[in-house]
Amino acid sequence: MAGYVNTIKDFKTKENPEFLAKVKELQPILHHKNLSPVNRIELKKTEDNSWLIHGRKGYMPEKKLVLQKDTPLCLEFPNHQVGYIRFFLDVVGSPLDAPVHLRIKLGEIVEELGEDTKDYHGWLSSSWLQEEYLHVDVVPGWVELPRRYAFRYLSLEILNQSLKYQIGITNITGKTVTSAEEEAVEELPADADPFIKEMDAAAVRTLRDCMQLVFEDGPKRDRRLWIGDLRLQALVNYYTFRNMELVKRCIYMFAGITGADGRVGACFYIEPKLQVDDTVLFDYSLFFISCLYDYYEVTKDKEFIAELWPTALRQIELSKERLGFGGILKDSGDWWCFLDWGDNLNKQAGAQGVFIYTVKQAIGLAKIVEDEKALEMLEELCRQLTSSALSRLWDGQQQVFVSGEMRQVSVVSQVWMLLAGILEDGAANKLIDRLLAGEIQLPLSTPYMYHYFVEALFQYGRREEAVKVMKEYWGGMLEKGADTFWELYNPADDDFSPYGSKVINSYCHAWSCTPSYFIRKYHLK
Ligand code: RAM
Repeated sequence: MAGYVNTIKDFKTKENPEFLAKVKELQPILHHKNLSPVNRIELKKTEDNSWLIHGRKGYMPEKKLVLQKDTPLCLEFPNHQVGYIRFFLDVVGSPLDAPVHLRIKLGEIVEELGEDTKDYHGWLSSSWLQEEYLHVDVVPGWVELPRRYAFRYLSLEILNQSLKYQIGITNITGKTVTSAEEEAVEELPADADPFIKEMDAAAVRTLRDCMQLVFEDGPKRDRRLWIGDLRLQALVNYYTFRNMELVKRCIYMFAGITGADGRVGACFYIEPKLQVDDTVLFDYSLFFISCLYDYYEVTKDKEFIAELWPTALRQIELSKERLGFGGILKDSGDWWCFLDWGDNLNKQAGAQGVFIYTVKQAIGLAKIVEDEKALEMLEELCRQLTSSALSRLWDGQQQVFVSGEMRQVSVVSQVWMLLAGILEDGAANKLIDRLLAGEIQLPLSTPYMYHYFVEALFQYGRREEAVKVMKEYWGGMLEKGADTFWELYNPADDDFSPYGSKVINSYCHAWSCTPSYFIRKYHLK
């Protein structure tokens, strides 16, 4: 956890004005729709301290509901949405002789309405929780909430008012926002398995709600562009909304402001101005190469690749500086590389796997831009990284990859080494068998890493098992009521959160939307 706040001191940046001009040119159009809640709901706390919907009654926007002090009015929208909220307040009885004091909560899951914010003790700021305290001085009148929210549920509660009047409410309305064009998404074949269809719909909705002025990681939290998330969102986008310009815009951002040494940052803000964050992660910088590689695969836009190639190559040069004894990446106890959430996860072997995987993609790009010198360097680097990984990180006796001084064995390390493609097919498939049998300790924590596991299964032709994992894992979220995919999901622990509380988790998270990529790319039915 402490590692997360480990930022670079006196972080200096470098700007490329041409790229930044392109970022402005490529600003997307936002689309809006108005929608109303569908139900009034009653919440109940269960014995195991979670919340569920106990009862539902239809909601009619024009019908005036009289709010009772200290009794929240809870509502449910048709599904997960991102946007703005407004409603009309009316006074019943005497004129408004004192302001109305309201508390409004918005939730992606019902827990966010049920739990009291005072009970939140996680280490990420509680300011992410979507709660407003509002004084309204003039009634009747419209009230517009001040922020953009990510919501499926809404609660409104009168905290105080005078004894003389009562407050009626009508026309609770959400105005949605996204840069995704829903009409662009092709329907799945009519004979597709209904469960696959449901999974695809939730994944597409997840991506839609994350597509704003950039590909946000989560519209509730962190509401910014992270490159690890971007890479996966872009893949799904190519098979769904096909908004190539938004991908380009985000790539130009990362190349437009880098660290002074040319390193691509881990995440990016667009307000109050374009700004790269001072967090740098080894794997995330390298995924700049993957973003370009995937973009080329789909568009064959050679010019764009040539323009961005120096930034891509720079990530390799900088990553080489981290190589230590025997051609293995130096390990450290800080948050130097992401890979997955998990306090005890050692990153060395996984990072080496990411390095080889992205060097191979860089070789592909060097060929496209015909950079002979770089190609030679990259091919040699690939040989070195591979042979050092096999000789120092592969434990022949245990038949697994080990990581760090304590020779930790984790699923993450195995998956990245499989993706790096350095084992012969026979050994790789044996390793996959063991992963599928659950024989390797330290399981994956996020849909993000599950994506890479499924990618590895497809890479080695294990299609049926890949579908099974998808149905069990993402399908597990659906069975628990999800209509967009969550940032974190541990089938064995409903309360899992690396942040200390599940209410701060994001329940519509970019890196979780990849079922649609697999479904559409591999024509899964
Ligand atoms: C969390 C978010 C984000 C991710 C980073 C590394 O803050 O889930 O999506 O990319 O971690």
